[in-house]
Amino acid sequence: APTPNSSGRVEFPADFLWGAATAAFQIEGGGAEDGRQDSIWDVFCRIPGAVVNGDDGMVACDHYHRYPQDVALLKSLHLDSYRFSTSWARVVPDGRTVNRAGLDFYSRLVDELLEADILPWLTLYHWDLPQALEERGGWPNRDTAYRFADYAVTMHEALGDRVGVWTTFNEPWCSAFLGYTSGAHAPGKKSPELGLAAAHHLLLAHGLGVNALRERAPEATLGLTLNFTVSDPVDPTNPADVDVARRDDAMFNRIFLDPVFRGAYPQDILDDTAHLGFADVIQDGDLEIISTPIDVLGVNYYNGGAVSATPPAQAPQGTAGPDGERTTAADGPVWETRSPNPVPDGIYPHSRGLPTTDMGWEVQPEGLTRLLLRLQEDYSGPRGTALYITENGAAYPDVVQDDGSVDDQDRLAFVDAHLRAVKDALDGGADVRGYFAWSLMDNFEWALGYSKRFGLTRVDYATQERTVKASGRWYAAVARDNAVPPRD
Ligand code: GBH
Repeated sequence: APTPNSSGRVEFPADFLWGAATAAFQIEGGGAEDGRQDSIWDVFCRIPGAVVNGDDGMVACDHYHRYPQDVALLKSLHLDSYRFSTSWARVVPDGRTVNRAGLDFYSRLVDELLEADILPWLTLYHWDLPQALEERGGWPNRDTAYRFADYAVTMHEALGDRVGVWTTFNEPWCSAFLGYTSGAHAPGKKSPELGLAAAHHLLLAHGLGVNALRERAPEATLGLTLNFTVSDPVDPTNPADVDVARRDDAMFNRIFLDPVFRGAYPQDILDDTAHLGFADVIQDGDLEIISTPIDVLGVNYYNGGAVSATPPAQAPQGTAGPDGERTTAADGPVWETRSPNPVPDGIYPHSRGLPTTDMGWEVQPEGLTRLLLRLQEDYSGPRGTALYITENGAAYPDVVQDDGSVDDQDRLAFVDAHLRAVKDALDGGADVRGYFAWSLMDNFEWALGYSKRFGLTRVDYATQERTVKASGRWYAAVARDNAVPPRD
């Protein structure tokens, strides 16, 4: 059924924050400059077959050198805020020693943003662990959480006088389960036990980081960004399907939400993972640290999915993302699971016939409305945590016109539909205070290299030329007017 805000002009609250997001490894380049050393992603990129086309992050969008031009780009798009991440491997290359030259880059970037009157929204960790720390065990090693808190303090000492918004982690689910369970992401490990240990230590690191920052900056805005899915049972009257949707929700969403907002892992997760030794990595006092109050929950939303305990007649085409693992159904064909899950047995994605993006992910804007209302009701509201969409966007292939322009009506329609979904959530009572488009520009799409484009701005990697796409011009007008224009 059409929602109230499905086609007319839609206005946002006066102080709604409009922004765009990127991440250090995906845009910076400057891979070996000014003392930077390998992160786990540099090493992963060298594994034959790990990344499409053997792409790496050594040059990427050359943002390391072009940041003044990129800040001017943000300004030209009328954006209030820029969400970026800092590279731990640039700042603490060997995992122990602070590299001044690396810190200086972020200092210059922040100054440039403030000069342009753009609010810096800083994320400390967007997946690029220093390789030196991976060699000491990475996230499955509890000590890494304490090293993260040290790094957070280092960043705050350098930038705390100018940066007021601090996010500890971007999508710990990806770091834990793509990095250590499916192996689709760096460091490419394949173990349910390691993924679970990593998840707990990422949460512990979040809590230690928040405590360290809060102590030094009582007034700062502190938060965490999670990626969410909206899992629907294929047949809501079938208890087996309902249980599969519960498990999918547990391992994507609640395994992070509940410790942070309720100070406890859900009992069903502890039961489902008992045979994997999850409880053994949790020490007394950890959950108290993890549940330290935060000011902001960052919501990254791309898609949901319909799941069943029963395989579909045919392995679904186009619904399994590149994150998926290939598994064999008991008596069916080989197929891809929707996503890695440390307790994967029998979670079968079914296509709903919705349109899909170039990632194969279903386009499901109303899932975002439901997600925001649920977060408000079940988690954020009672604690007064504000919700921000910290990522939303879509990959589509660029069709470049003769004059060099990109008329990406597909991406424009995607953002339009999702902004209307945000407005529906606002109308329903969700405390959503801002939206960051993913992404400011095309960039290194992790294991898919430069083959997928999420940008509001096209990057021609041969020349590093930036061209604002139709979606970017449209989004700039939305930010300027604080409203989505009527859809024709
Ligand atoms: C984000 O990850 C990242 O923060 C960002 O760096 C990245 O570039 C961007 O998204 C685009 O990928 O099982 O088929 O339903 C998003 C990661 C995407 C992981 C959706 C889970 C489920 C796909 N999530 N995915 S599927």
